[in-house]
Amino acid sequence: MRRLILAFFALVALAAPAAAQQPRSLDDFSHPGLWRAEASDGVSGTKRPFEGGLRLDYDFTRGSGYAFLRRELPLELPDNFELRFRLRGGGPANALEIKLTDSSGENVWWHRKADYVAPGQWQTIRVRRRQIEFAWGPTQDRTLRSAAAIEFVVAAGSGGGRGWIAVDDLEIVPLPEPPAVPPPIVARSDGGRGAAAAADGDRATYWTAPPGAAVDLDLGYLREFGGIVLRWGTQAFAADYDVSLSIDGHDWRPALALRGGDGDVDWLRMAESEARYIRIRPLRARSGLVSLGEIEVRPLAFGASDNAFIAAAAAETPRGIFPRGFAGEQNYWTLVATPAGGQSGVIDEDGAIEVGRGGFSVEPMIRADGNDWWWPDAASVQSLRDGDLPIPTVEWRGPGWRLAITAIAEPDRLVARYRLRNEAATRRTLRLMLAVRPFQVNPPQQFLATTGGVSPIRALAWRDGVLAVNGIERVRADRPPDTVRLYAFDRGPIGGAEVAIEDDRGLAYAWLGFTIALGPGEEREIALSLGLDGAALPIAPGEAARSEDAAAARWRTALGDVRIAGPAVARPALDTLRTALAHILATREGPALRPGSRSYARAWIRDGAMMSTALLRMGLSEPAIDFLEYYAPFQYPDGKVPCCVDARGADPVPEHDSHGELIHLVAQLHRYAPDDARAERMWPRVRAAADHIEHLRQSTRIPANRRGRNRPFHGLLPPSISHEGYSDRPAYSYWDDFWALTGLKDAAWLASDLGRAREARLLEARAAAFRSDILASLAAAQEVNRIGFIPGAADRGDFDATSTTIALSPAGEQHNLPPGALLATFERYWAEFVARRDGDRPWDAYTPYEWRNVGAFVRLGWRERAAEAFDFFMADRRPAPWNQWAEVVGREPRTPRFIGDMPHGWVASDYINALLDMFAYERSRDGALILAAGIPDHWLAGDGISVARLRTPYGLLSYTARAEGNRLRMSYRLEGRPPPGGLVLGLGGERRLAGLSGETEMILPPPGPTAATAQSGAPIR
Ligand SMILES: [Ca+2]
Ligand SMILES: [Ca+2]
Ligand SMILES: [Ca+2]
Repeated sequence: MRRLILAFFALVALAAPAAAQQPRSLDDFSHPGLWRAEASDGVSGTKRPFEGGLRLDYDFTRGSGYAFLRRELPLELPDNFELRFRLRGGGPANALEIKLTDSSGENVWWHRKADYVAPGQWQTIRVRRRQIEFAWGPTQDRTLRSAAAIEFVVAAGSGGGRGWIAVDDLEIVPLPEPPAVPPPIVARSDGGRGAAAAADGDRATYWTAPPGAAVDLDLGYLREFGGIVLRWGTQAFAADYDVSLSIDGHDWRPALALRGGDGDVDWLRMAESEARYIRIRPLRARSGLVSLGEIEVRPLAFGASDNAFIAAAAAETPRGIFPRGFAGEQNYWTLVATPAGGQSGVIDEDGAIEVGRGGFSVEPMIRADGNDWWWPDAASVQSLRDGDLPIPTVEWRGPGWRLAITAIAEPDRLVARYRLRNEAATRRTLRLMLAVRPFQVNPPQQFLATTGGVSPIRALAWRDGVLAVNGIERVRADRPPDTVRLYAFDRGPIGGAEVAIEDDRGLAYAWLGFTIALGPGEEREIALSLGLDGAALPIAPGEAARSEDAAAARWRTALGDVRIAGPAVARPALDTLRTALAHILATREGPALRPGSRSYARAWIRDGAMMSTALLRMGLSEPAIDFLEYYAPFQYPDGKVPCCVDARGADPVPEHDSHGELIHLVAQLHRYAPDDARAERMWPRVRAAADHIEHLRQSTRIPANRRGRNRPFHGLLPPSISHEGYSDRPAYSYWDDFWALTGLKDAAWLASDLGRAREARLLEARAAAFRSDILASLAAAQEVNRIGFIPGAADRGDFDATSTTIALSPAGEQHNLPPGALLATFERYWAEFVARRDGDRPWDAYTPYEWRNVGAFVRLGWRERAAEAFDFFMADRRPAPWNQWAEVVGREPRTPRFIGDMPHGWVASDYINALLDMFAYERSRDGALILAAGIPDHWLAGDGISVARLRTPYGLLSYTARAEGNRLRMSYRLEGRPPPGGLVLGLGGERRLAGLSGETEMILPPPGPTAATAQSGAPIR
């Protein structure tokens, strides 16, 4: 039987290496007229013939964006192929994209080289079919079978600026498919014994040979692979060896030279390798002979990235040796930054600290009673300083000992405190081991803007008590460690008073060891000073405690003077209010409000406008003013407001919510922190954005949109991808329209306040006309899509209540919306919410932007429902004591996924705005300020709630409310001017409050069906 199988494999092997097929020319670029050059707004892109090819000159000077060469090129694509072209260019590192578009024009496949520096001389570039991925488009079938057009695109990367590329000789080469069943690998050697055992699939059988002999693997066909794994015999391993590759078994090329290996398992990453033969030649043995148990050939994925490589190694290593993020489990972390934001660290639930965005990390390990305690062994408990300040601590609890790890941000460095306590009744000696490792805390599946995972360390040096990482003295301790060991990946330790190593794989690491003798109950602290961007400042014993106190004082000052208090049951919610506020500040970069510090390290006007509202309500106007002053100048001359900006400038992708958001930001500042000079200075921008909105909305008021299925589009803003859910195809998103309507209304109000009566009338008229078009569109969209709720987009008829909340706040259109449709929308959201909460409906993940629905519930008068939704979302803080949400919350906490930033600043603002709505919101119908409409009954127990100096558009609001039995006692004071609709108590029915201050009593209705539920988060397992 065995013989038969081998014979079958032999046939396959003979059939597989079919003769390489001939290249077919697709374009020799002798007709430049077939190509057109284009660029996004604010970017220039021009073409010209160049050395027989075609050249694209681009200039990003005014922002980010892209430029491209494109031609129509109908192509039927074989099952496997390679695209080849010649390329040269000049300029900074930017993304090079080769895009193929199908005949619909909507489905795009691409090969993307991020931060690519084009070669100065002509070079042949090969792109294999497997390297061309589906990029976006509505198709369900993402297999690339044919193309209608091809583009060469330069998209702004880290370099931006100006530059050029030239392309020539575009060819396609059909390739054979790899055999479905790979032939067996055969090993031969020119010395030693038992060569076949090196590839027999049995790790316990060995090829044994003296150094100098070589073993060759024959893979059976020309094969692509990503690396190999060698498994050596105990003690009998090669410390030095070479790996070389061959296509034909005669000509060999060196692939890898390993020196100073540590035996056991050697993980060898060999990205994008292709060979039929692999040769291992041991040059030096640890002692005597070498014995090699197995050479394992790994697929391309193994070498695809540092992250894939480490994950593969972690998968075969005991849990704990690698961080949780590499061990196939989702980890959770929080931000460590100052109130001024900027460069930051993060710490994860297991106590690993990341030093700077994308930086290396420091991980603890405890050696006690002959055991090593890694993160899986220690029961970790997280906390924040005083329960609310973003100074996080992770405590490891071992038998008879505690290790508290606290991370503190100073402007240029992190201070890490490691407090080790002996809880045993006897004196004992413990060892604190701190590893400096080439891993971010931000895990490998994080891909946006900052790729998480490996943070290469190519060089480590220990000298004068300081550890230099990649040549910069980043790590200092407040006392000298008693041992220091430096390692290159897979290689043995190097120690001593002054040592240095290099690791060309970028995977070097260090251990700093501290031996600590502790009497019963005694505690000792080791502190590190960690340089965020540059060298770490010295740190003296005792300094870390002072640093923590100073950081706490800084935060208390930064969080302002709004005070909201409540009973113990409300404490997690109120602590989270202050933590969320702190996170908005901490996530900033200079004046830029950003949703995140890593994945979302850019400023969006969308997020920034809503974060500004949260800041203003909490009395922090300065950061909102700074943000407006920073962002407004990015407005384009035609009044268009870019959706997003970063250090490279504005992003030109049209997202039509942005214009209304900028106006709203100006208006909110004028409501909460009035300054006529600023408003006058901003007025031309407000007017230009309002005119741009008018221009956009007129563009769809065309005869074609008066009929049939197009009726819902009439008078709406054109389709855009502002909504994350519509990135596959631009949509007529009501989110954009309600933001634009907000902008027109705010512009009219601002004009009136600035005494521009004529402009105010014009803008009011535009807002009214736009509102009536939107309402007509809503009715038509319901009819066309046969739905009873308010859809997310007019063309999709989709359900998206979280986006519909914008119509209530900030648009203030609750009283203008068709009541039946409004109710149907949030009743459906409620029903789906309950089904999800109670486990009656499968779900995988959600975005906690859903906090906005809590604010909507309050406005709808659904106090009990608001409380239930509140409890559900509160329970998804991860870990709960850190008072934060990522952008994505998975149902299974340990299933790895992209979760965005943690904390996510925009979500933090949604939480703040929802919670503050529960205490006080402005009703759109009559301009009344509604107090306590969302306060759950159980928050009124004991001393009840008290609010002091909460900012409203009418002044500073303070009140107390508590229940005695069924009697509610309340006192209130508004320091400012009367709201148009007065002050109204919204708790259990409505009561108009007299004047701007006073006291009142009322009988509460019997409690609703919802009683107090646990506020603490579910434990993460
Ligand atoms: Ca040519
Ligand atoms: Ca073997
Ligand atoms: Ca090894």
